[in-house]
Parts: sequence; C-alpha cells; structure tokens
Amino acid sequence: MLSKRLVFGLISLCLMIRCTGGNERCGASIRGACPPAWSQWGDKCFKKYSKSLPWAEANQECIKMGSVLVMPQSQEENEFLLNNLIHYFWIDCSDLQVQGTWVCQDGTTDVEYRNWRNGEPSNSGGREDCATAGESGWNDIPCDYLAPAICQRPAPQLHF
Ligand SMILES: [Ca+2]
Repeated sequence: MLSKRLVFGLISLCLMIRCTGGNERCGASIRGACPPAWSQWGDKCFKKYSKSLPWAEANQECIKMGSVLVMPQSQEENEFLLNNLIHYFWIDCSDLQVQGTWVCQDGTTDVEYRNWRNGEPSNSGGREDCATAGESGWNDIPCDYLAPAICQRPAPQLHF
C-alpha cells in the first residue's frame, strides 16, 4: 500500500523530471514553491521593492524580509528581472571598499558576471560607488541616490 509520503515523493519526482528540460510548464507547476508575492526563476525567489531607497537601506529592507539584495549571475537572469520584476533596480554590487574594485555578491558568493552600460562604471564626480541595473545595462551612481530594489532568497527545495 502506498503511503502518503511515497505518493508525494512520486509527484515531486515527476515535477523535477519535467523541470530538468527547463520548459515553461515547469515554471507553472512549481510556482508554489516560493512564498506568496515572490516570483520564482530557477532555484531563486525574487520580490521587487518599489519604493525608492538609498543602496544601504535597500540592503537592509531585503534582510528584514529574510532575503538579500539581488545580484544577477547571468544575462538570462538579468533579463528575467528586467522583464518580469522592475525595469530599474539596485544590485548587490559596489566599490565602496576599494575604489574601482567592484565587489558583486549573490548572497555571500562572488559574482563575475558584469553587464555595464557603455562608458560605465564612470565614477562620475568621484562619488559613484553603487550599481543599478537598467534596460540599457548597469550604471554606477552615488549610493545615497534613490532607486527601487529587488530582493532575492533561495527557493524552498521540494522533498521526496
Ligand atoms: Ca556612472
């Protein structure tokens, strides 16, 4: 006789198999894995923070929600965020510690991917140390300027 646990396991396994192809039906079938109001992409959940804030405050707001400021790791992820969440946002990328050395982190992992707009980072006026993502690419702007943000957290894992 099949236990509830086994049945759930089989359903999860089916979902996982359907997801390995990266097709669109997969996104629909496991969307429930992220908390309500969070969008799922791959193994991450995203939520926009539409109110414009300085970079450090955006960081703090994400932490308050049990998440971190977003840092796209690929062109695909960058485009998903721009097309589905918001067209302009802070990313977890700054050269606050050493001028000209950009530290970009996905959680605690250093990210090598860059998508600077032509001519950026410009450090215009000598005070642009925090990065924003926009439709034409990334731009460094003063950290105390106001911009919306996207927060990210890992998607819960399906267990079976
Ligand atoms: Ca700039």
